[in-house]
Amino acid sequence: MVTISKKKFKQSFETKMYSLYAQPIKDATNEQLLSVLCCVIKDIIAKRWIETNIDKEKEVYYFCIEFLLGRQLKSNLLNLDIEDSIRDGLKELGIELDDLINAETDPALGNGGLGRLAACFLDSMASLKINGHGYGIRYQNGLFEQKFVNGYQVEVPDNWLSQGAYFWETVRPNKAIVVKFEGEIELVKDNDRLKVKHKNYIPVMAMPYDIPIIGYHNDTINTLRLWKSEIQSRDFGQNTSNAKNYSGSYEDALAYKYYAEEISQVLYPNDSNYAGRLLRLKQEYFFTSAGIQDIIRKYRRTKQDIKSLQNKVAIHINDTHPTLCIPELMRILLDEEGLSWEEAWKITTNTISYTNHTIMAEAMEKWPIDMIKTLLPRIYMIIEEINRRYNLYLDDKYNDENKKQHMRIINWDNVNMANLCIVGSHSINGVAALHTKLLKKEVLRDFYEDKPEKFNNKTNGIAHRRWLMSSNPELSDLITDLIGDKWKKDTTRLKDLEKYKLNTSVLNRLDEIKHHNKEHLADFINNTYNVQVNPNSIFDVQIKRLHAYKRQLLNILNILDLYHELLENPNFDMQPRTFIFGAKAAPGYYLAKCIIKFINSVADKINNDPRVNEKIKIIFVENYGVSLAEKIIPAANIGEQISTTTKEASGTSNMKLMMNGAITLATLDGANVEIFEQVGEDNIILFGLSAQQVLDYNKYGGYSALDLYQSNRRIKRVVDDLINGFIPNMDSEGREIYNSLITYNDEYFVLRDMENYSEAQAKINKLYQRKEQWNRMSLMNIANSGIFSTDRTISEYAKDIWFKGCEINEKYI
Ligand code: DL6
Repeated sequence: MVTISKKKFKQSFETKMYSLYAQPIKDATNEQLLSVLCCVIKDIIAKRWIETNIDKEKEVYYFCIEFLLGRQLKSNLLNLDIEDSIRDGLKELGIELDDLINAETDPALGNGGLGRLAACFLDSMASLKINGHGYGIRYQNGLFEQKFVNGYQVEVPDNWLSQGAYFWETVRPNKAIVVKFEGEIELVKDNDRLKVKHKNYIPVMAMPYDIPIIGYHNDTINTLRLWKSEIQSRDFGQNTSNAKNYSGSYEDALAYKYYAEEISQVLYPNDSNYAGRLLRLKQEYFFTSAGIQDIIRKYRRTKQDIKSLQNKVAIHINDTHPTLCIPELMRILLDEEGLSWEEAWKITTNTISYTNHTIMAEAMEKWPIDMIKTLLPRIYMIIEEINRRYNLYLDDKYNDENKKQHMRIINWDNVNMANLCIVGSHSINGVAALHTKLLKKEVLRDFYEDKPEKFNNKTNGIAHRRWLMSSNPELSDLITDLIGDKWKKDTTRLKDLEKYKLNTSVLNRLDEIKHHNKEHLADFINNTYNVQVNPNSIFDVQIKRLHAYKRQLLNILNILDLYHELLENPNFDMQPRTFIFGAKAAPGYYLAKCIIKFINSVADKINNDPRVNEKIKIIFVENYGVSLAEKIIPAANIGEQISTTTKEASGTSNMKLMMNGAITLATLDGANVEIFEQVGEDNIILFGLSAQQVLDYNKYGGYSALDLYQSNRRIKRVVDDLINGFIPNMDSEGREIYNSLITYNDEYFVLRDMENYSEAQAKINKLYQRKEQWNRMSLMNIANSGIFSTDRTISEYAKDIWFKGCEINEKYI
């Protein structure tokens, strides 16, 4: 393991300050100090980083269009186990480590769960000593910054590189790769073979920026390689001259520069929704082609037979965005390595595996044939051939035209990316048990029945190092005091906490820690939003993207109902509550933005009503992201996981919140089902329709939101509030939401689940008053959260998918 003494650290810090900035420490800004610290840490790890990269074991390459990393400094210090010496050393130089931790930018290179999961996976791969690297895009602008103006969401461009650079990255121009777009394909006869010539293409340079991913207390340092798109600089103005539409003029050179740089300019802000734009397709090919070419280049240097690729390389496609890895690998094996189709296909399918993250129809990527054909002519030829061969297989095996239609890769003028992934990989997994079951029984049933052995479940997880050890140090220390520190490397040991479930002093201590965390959050809310919240109130938290299926609307309608109850009966028995929301809506998702405005308007009314605001406060934090989550989660008493059953593939805030002792208020959806199995019915609050009820309603109908509205006084009261002016300062947003519920029959069963949800909330109200019982529930949640560490998830991927049948698999069993 790397180490550094305080003395050596101080020397290195000073030297680096002089060489980078030629100024004394006392004159430096926090950003400069941070950049110096990052450089010193990179120096400390440099040798191990190089050594990890020349390891000989099988390597995993994890392709994902988003990596939502969060700040790195604190977590790197934790994993390197050098926080104390660095903190002390800095102090002696007159610098507070915490100031530098807070000065770090929070790179928002992802939308939500998918990108954050990818970041947790990197942490666990390194911590389990797996040579696992990430490939993604270095977006110039990450997810937009959210501002509230008069309660409306306003999007401001995210400028995460405003400090001039990202201090953790290393650019490697010597490893840049050319990705080819457009042009024409010519097949040239070369002896008895046809050679593929790609003419008049537009070359885009993929410039790699490497970020070290440091394993926990071990010597593994993996790499997250993010590609930035650039012009092919040496040929600026030349390479374009033979490309279609580029004549070599100055204007064309500028157009070319725009074409190239646009690709990695901005992250698409859609979550669970397929964009369907040409630029997105360019992004998808850009990073998959660069990554696959990079892998093959590295593999070629080992001088091993290309036919053994699958023994040394595992390529994982995270959701369908990197699907083009499949035809790109085929292209290289066929056109550059000269393999036969059969050989290339065998290597490709044995190397590639795929994770599905959603069953929502609107998230399923389908690209128009014409778009792919024009942008990626050679890739389209390969997809067409994969489809042709697969159709022969289908025709041979099945008579049912409907079924075959559903399974085809090219269908109705579109390429169905999920189908291509399924056909082109050896493993397909869902992200929670229920999700995988729905894939097998409903959405992908035909494929499952065709090749059941390919399907498996890998329930998501979270990096407990970031989400417990680093963000909740007081709780982490208490756990270590009680059960020793082996849980840090093996979270199943958290179970040992159960022996303290009747120990009043431990339960009180747990309560004290929660209270401290709530005080910190209350201070932050007070300082940032100028709203006073009471740390003795129940902190009830819903933090996730704003989407109709996640049902923030159910939460706020219930709050409105409570408000009416309090107005009608001021003695209404209710524990004071602070409802905390954090959510961004995709900029083009109008209903979601209306819900944001509605929540903010209700908050405004209730927070300013002295008749009730001792009992209810509503805080909607602006610009929710990883850093805010790290503040909110340790302080939560309740984690709201209230999606329409069947719609949330897994969820991961549910796991983060339970691991920090929050009680889950949930539908039996996604990974909530497994949380329930772990903690038992006494330690979770459930409500709502079952998966089967939702499936039946969707199949056979039988639900009328209008009937419910007309027959239930309390439901009618809050739905009417959307349009009767009771909530001031709303424009047409209330009507939009009203229509979604009544005119369009409440697609997500908000009203159908409302009564049951309100009963569940009333149950919480009572339980919280029995303090010891509540604290025991909290302890049981922490004790049973160990299975939700990504260390467990990643070791399952390793043994069942990436290293299946390999010798090194032994390590993960
Ligand atoms: O698997 C990570 C995360 C799940 O926890 C969420 O339940 C799921 O909604 C999310 N899926 C997506 C799908 N995006 N696309 N396409 O973000 O994945």
